[in-house]
Amino acid sequence: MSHDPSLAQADPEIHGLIRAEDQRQRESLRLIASENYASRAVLEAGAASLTNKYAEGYPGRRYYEGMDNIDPLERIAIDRAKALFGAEHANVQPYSGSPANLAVLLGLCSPGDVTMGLSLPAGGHLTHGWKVSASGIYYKSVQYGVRQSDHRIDLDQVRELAREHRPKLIWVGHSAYPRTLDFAAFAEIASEVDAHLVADIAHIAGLVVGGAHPSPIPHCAAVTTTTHKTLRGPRGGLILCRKAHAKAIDKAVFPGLQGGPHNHATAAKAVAFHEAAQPSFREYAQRVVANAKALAEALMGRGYELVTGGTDNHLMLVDLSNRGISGRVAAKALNGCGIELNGNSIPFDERKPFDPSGVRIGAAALSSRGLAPAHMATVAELIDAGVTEAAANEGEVSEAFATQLRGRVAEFLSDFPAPGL
Ligand code: DSN
Repeated sequence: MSHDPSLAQADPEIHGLIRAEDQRQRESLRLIASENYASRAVLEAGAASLTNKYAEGYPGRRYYEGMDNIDPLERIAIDRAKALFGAEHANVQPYSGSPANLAVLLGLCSPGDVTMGLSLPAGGHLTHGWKVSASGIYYKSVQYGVRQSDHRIDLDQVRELAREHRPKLIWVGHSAYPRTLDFAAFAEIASEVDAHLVADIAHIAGLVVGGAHPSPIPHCAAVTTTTHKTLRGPRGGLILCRKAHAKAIDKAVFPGLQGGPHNHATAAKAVAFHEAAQPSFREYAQRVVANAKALAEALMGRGYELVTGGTDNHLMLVDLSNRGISGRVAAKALNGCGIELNGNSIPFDERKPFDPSGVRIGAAALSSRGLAPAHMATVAELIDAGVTEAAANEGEVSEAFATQLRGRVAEFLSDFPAPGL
């Protein structure tokens, strides 16, 4: 054996699991709204020797030597991020979305300040002030929700709460909200109470740069995102902000919250930003939304109830209450059938978050494989087959049924190569 063996030689157990995961991702209908397929180029950059290097600080101002390649690389990533989103400043170092959000809080607020965000049960994110998160523990968090009547964000409530609590910062963003965000309306409210408006576009960043969702950049003090969801890059985070906040944000990321940036991730982000600037990415972003809309229609045509009655973005929330099965049980049964999605609370859910009433479905990963709206009837039919079978059998599907449906899913997907694998 060589002194520097390959992964397969050095650790067949881990190598085997990685190859099995490749295969699973190839053959599964991947509908988790926060997941995607990164390209081969992104994966290659993320596996580079840059992982060996320490680079605390920022380009030109580091605490280590040997920055010959790291500095230019991070500068390229920053320039590409700024150009892609049309932002005045970019910090490409956040390890992921949650650290990016905490860095914004650290940079723009003081502990104990009031913040406002969409509540987790209404589709918000933990780091938008939910009580168990640092964002809800170290800051006084006021949570807004969605209207009971149509499950859409209630801007009147946002305005009333903002006037009453005078927050320092207002979050606009979500993990599970299927409608367009009205950044301009939020900005008006934030400006009235002199709050920083911060958009978390982790889910929709790819749609924003692809022109399939309005951009928050003109309206916000800062914008955070992950780089791996609809944006289709590596696991990572990104903060964009106005020049006026650049110093505070950079200081919050390092040394406030993080140590050395993950240079291999920075390289992969730069590659993803380059890919997202291509015309083909625009086409992909439009197709994500068209696919989500077509899938929503096809599911509703089969009697499924969708929160808000449809979608404007890449995701939909399906309320399974009328199907006699919970979201978690359905998701588990579907997983055995090669269909991957997650159980999700629906607004005003009477069930517990660990076993909620709904499932969340996203169209980004299947759009990256090249599926088009015409294929969504089949996707809906495959989902329906699994849910119906599980509901009729107390949440279980037989091994024979699961094998047969898994085979159908794999056969259906065999015409659509999975990028990166
Ligand atoms: N957990 C991610 C999601 O699935 O939406 C958000 O951080």
